Amino acid sequence: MEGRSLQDCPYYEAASVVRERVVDDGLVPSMEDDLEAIEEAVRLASADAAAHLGEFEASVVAVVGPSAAGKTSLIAGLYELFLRGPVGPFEFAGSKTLHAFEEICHGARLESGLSEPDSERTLSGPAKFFELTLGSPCGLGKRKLLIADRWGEDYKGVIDTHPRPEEFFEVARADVLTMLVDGQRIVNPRSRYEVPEEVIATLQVFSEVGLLARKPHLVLVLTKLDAVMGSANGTRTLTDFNRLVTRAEDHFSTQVTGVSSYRTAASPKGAGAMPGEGLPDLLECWARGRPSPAYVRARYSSRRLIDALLPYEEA
Ligand SMILES: Nc1nc2c(ncn2[C@@H]2O[C@H](COP(=O)(O)OP(=O)(O)OP(=O)(O)O)[C@@H](O)[C@H]2O)c(=O)[nH]1
Ligand SMILES: [Mg+2]
Repeated sequence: MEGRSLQDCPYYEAASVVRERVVDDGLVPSMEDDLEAIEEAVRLASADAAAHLGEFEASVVAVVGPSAAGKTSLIAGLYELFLRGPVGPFEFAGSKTLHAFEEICHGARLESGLSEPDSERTLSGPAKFFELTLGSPCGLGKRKLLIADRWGEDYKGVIDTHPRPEEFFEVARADVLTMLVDGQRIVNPRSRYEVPEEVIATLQVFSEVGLLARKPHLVLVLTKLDAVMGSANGTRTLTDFNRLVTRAEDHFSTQVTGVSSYRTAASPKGAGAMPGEGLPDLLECWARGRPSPAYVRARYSSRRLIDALLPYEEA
């Protein structure tokens, strides 16, 4: 971990202790195993991410928003919280993309040498996945998160281009579709009105091209809460955000499995919010994945109403 001693790490065990335990168990790792582990520590392409889906319960999380909405910072902020210890009810139980997590955290740390912590913009290209395995202190078993990140301009473009569904496989496969609402832009009177319209229009296109066919759980996340709370327009901004959540519920309730909302500050620059605020609750939501489908009336039948009640997926 950049800028910290190994002893600071709550998950650190001296290599000699681990090696002794491994040798006792008869599992001596080869040099090739070590190298493979290092190579795999980068972000996963979709096929590699899919290979992790069967291991144990897994949630695929798409994080969607225009450039600078705070997508990468949100993922980095979550990893930073785990470096300090358990987050809510979850312990860090490993990751195949540790190097990628460290990379996205670099800019946000003082050690990067930047005058103000900043994240590096994500490069153009298909979505790549971060993998995080969560353990539960209550012995409820492990759970895996596959969190997709991509350059925000690609998401912004969907409103004009109506993409083919396979271009946004992370949205098509998402258990939790996380739409970011940039707090800094919604606070600003000049962009206040366009932010909610962009969110609704993006969801509308996702729906029209079939990207909501799996009925993901929809989450709206207000980012940069520090900028919101530190502004004279803070209360008005929270009202705008709540209104957007209600609109999303009204428009898309039959196309998603539930709607929730969170307010976060992954990388605050001001005193209006704590670093990582809101992320533990969001993590719990991501880990829950897609709740069991609600029961709906699939078609009208005047004979027996009970026959027309089917889970969404069978309807
Ligand atoms: N004030 C404040 N700024 C934040 C917060 N989180 C992120 N930022 C800043 O927002 C800017 C954009 O953050 P990113 O996470 O790179 O945004 P992104 O959505 O990944 O952008 P692209 O990679 O271009 O799609 C950076 O300057 C961050 O430092 C926050 O909680 N508060
Ligand atoms: Mg990014």
